[in-house]
Order: sequence, then structure tokens, then C-alpha cells
Amino acid sequence: MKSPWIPRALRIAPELDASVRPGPVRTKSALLINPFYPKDPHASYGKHVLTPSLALTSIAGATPADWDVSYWDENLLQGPPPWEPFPEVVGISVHLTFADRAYALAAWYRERGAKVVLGGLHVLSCPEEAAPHADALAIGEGVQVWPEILRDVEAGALRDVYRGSYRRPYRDDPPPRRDLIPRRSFLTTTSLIATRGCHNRCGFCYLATNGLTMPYQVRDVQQVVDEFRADGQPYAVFIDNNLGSRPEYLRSLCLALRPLGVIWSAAVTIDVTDDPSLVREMALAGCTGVFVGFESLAGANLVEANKKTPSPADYARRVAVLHDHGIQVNGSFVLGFDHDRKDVFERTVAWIEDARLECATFHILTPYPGTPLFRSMESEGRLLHQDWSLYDTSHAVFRPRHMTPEELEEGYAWCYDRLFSHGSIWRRRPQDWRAVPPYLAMSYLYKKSNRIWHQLIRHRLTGPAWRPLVELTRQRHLRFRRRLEQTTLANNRPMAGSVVSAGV
Ligand code: B12
Ligand code: SF4
Repeated sequence: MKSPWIPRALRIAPELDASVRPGPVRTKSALLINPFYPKDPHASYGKHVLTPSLALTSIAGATPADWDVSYWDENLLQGPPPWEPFPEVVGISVHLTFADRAYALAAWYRERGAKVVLGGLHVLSCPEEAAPHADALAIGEGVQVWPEILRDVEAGALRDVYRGSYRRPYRDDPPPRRDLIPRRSFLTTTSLIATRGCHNRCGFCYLATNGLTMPYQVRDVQQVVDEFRADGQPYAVFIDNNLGSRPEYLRSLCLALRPLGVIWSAAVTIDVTDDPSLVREMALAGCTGVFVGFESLAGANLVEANKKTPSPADYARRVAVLHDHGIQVNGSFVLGFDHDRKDVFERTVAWIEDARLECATFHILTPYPGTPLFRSMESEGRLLHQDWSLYDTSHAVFRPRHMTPEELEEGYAWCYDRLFSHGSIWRRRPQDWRAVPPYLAMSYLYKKSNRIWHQLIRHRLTGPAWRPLVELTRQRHLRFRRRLEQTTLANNRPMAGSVVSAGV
């Protein structure tokens, strides 16, 4: 299969200039870096500038007031991180796919005199690997340990390892510093998080990582509303693992969001449709899209992955409940489970088209280090290598049961090709004709514009290009809500869908 077009800037990290000799270290200044990762040319490049990660803005929010803090995201294609003035401390987020880049950045800043602190999921799952690359590791929750780290730097007493617990009350955390994010670079800077953890523990999910204890916790509804308001944007993306884990909490959140007149999307599990009255509350509160981890259409895969979920035979009816409330569905599917045979690709896409999912993302099953899935693959001798840069869910890093790794990768690429084709986009159009033009606008901007995305990202035009569509969606959604308020659950009619893509 022909490889899709990808510009160099989306494939290769910006060069770190070995000849740079920075000026003196500026004390009490910290630079936080989100490292570069190569983009998957099969998926939309727009996905990476939909909404920012909250990892480093949360850390920035916990920085003592007498420290200067700045933020650099290498994925915004503005070059390598700055070095003037030269920071005393550099904090870097590490995920397995960009661990090598994080280590290269760490080496560059350490050689020039900065203290480097590494944190993030990969540091939690592979601390021994990360340790030689850092002056200090932040393992687990970072917000509570960051001020202590900076105080220890001031005192010249930095320790090797700091451990943060996810048991501490979540509501005590200060709000993230969203003001540090360049507003023009994202569709919205309002990434929100209301809950932590998930009521499920799927064997392939990062939440099942050995040593990660993340009890389910919620923030106060009013804190979430205040953060939404403070960022002044009409659209937010909830980056919670599963905003629907506790339905009564979601209901109270919806009631509080409703008067704001804003729109939002969130990741939920499909059991959120157990109670259509909750779906209705979500719609009335401004929910225009949900990101749903269906994972697989084969029940046996879900049972083996330990996922508590309604039967796949009931998925389509449940999708219709969301559609009936004007909520778009972006489905997430994992390919390569042990019960998947070579027909899984065609069957999955055919189902997506029948159920008219507006969008879908595909992931090759990936055993993250420290998870039950990793342990079982390792003990069965099925891992092909441990090159983390390829553990990005677009490469087969293990031997599947019923196909070769190459067939799995080809099938994955075929799924995206098919989903982003004109025919598939058209087949999945909403049933209500009024919703078709905005659906097409969204689909073509998101899925068929990878050449444009590169330029939009480079010239910081993501926000300006997308915001008129967001505002249009909000206006239409407000009209839709007024009509929905006048209907009862029994006489709901399908309404116009929305333009903004759902979830991450
Ligand atoms: C927003 C998001 C994105 C965004 C932005 C990504 C980015 N790196 O900029 C987009 C949409 C682009 C994206 C893309 C992808 N993502 Co993503 N994403 C998320 C999401 C939903 C939220 C991240 C977040 O803000 N969390 C909240 C913050 C506060 O938590 P945190 O990141 O853990 O940070 C805390 C600590 O780890 C620590 N910490 C972190 N960094 C640092 C640094 C320092 C110095 C310190 C002291 C502490 C510290 O302190 C923080 C506060 O406690 C998570 C799921 C989730 N809910 O976490 C998935 C998640 C991180 N993504 C994941 C994946 C797999 C991907 C993709 C590979 C998927 C794909 N195939 O496209 C891509 C590629 C990105 C990549 N290579 O990393 C996985 C990672 C799994 C793993 N074990 O690594 C997750 C966990 C989703 C999942 N359930 O599997 N993603
Ligand atoms: S439902 Fe989703 S977030 Fe929850 S454990 Fe499973 S994969 Fe992870």
C-alpha cells in the first residue's frame, strides 16, 4: 500500500544545535517542554492541535510564585525549545513514543548547565530507563512534588526521585496555567479535566500499569465551571479517561454547564447510554460529541481484555441514542486482539458505516510496558522488540494470533484509507439533511486536509481557521437545545449534528 504524504517537519524532530553556547543560567526560571513525536500519516494531522495536553500546564500551575515559568510544545512546529535566557530547571514530559526525544533534549540542556527533571507516564512505567537521563525523576502525580523539587533546587539539595500519590484529594490542585499556551495554535485551549481514573481496568490500558494506583476522584463541579469560564473559549474538550464513570457526577456537571451556553466534547464509555435521560442532560449542557472506546466488535476480545461493557450487538442502538440527541460519535477501535482474524478490518469499517459514526480512530493493539497485556505478551515470547518509538499504536510490535504483523499494519492503514475516502464520508452522513453540510465541512477539514494542516500549524492558524466553524456550531447547538427542551424523551427527533470533531 502506498504510504501517505508526510512533510519532514511532522516526521523528524527539530535539530538541536550542538554549537549553541548560552548565556548565564537565570536562577529561579523553569522551562517546561512537551517533546516532538512523529505523526501518523494515516490519521488526521489536525488531531494534534485539537486540544493541548494538561500535563505541563498543570505543573506550571503548581510553580511557586517567585519562579518564572515558560512552556514549549515542539509539536507546534516552531523549532526547538528556547535557551535564552537559559533556564535553571528544565521539566520534560516523557511518554514512551517520544522517550528518545525527551532524553536528547535532557542531554542538551544538562550539558549546558540546567537541572533536568523528567516526569510523565513513561517515567512511571520505566524509571530505571529514565534515571540516567535526568537530575531528578518525578514518578506519578507531578503537581504535588513540583514545588518541592524547585525548593530543593534552591537549597542545592535536589534528590534523585520524587514520588507523587494519586490518592491526594484532586480538588486541592491549583488550576492549570492555560494562559501559557499559544491560543492561535489550537482549535481550543480549553482542555478540561473533571475526573481521574476509570471504573474499568482494561488490561491494555495505561491505567492498569503496575505501580499506578489511581483511585476514582472528581473535582468540584464549580471548579470545572470556573476554569471553563476563565479561559473564555466557546468550546472545551474534556480529556478525562471516562467522564461518564460516575453518572450522577456527570449529571450534576451537566446541570452546572447548561447556563454557560458553551459546547464541549468528552470521552465516555458506551454505557453512558444506559440512561437516555443522562444523554439528554449532556446534550442540553452543550455536548456536541463523544469519543467512545468501543475497542472491538468481538465480545470475546472484550472479555479477555477485562472490559466491562454492554454487548457489541447493542452498540448500534446505543449510538442511535446519542445521535438522536445531536451528539456525534467518534469511535475508537483496537485492531489485533487474539480473536481478530483477517476479516476484522472490513467488518469493523462496515459496522462504522452502518452505524454512521461521524468519525473513528484505529489503534493497533499495543502492549504498554507495565500493563497485564505487556506481561502476557512477554511471557508468551510474542513481543517483536522494545523500540518504544514504534509503540505508537500505528505499528505492530507483537506477533498477532491470526495474521502476520505486516498484515495487521496493512489492515490498519486500509481502515483509515477507507474511512477517509469520499465514498465512506458520504455513506456516514447524518440522516437529517440539515446536518449534512456541517458534517461534510468538518469531515473534509479534519480528514482530507493533511496538506493544509501542516501550513496551518506552522503559521499558527489553527485557531483562526477553525474558530468560525466552532462559533457556527455553538449557535446551531443553542437553537437545537431550545428545540430539545420542548421535546420529551419519547418524542425526540434527530437533529442537526455538529461541525466540531469529537474527542481526541
Ligand atoms: C490530550 C492527549 C493527547 C493529545 C496531546 C498529546 C501530547 N503529548 O501533547 C493528542 C490528541 C495529540 C494525543 C495524541 C496521542 N496520544 Co494521547 N492522550 C491525551 C490524554 C487524553 C490527556 C493527557 C493529559 O493531559 N492528561 C492529564 C495530565 C494532568 O496527566 P499526565 O499527562 O499523566 O501528567 C501528570 C503526570 O504524569 C506528571 N507529569 C507529566 N509530565 C511531567 C513532567 C514533569 C517535569 C513533572 C514534574 C511531572 C509530569 O504530572 C502530571 C500531573 O499529575 C491522555 C489520557 C489521559 N486522560 O491522561 C492520552 C494518552 C496520554 N495518549 C495516549 C496515546 C497512545 C496517544 C497516541 C500515541 C494515540 C495515537 N495513536 O494517535 C497519540 C500520539 C501522541 C504521543 N506520541 O504521545 C496514551 C498514552 C499511553 C502510554 N502508556 O503512553 C494515553 C494515556 C491515552 C490512553 N488511554 O491510552 N494525546
Ligand atoms: S474504559 Fe477506557 S479509560 Fe477505562 S480502563 Fe478501559 S481503556 Fe482505560
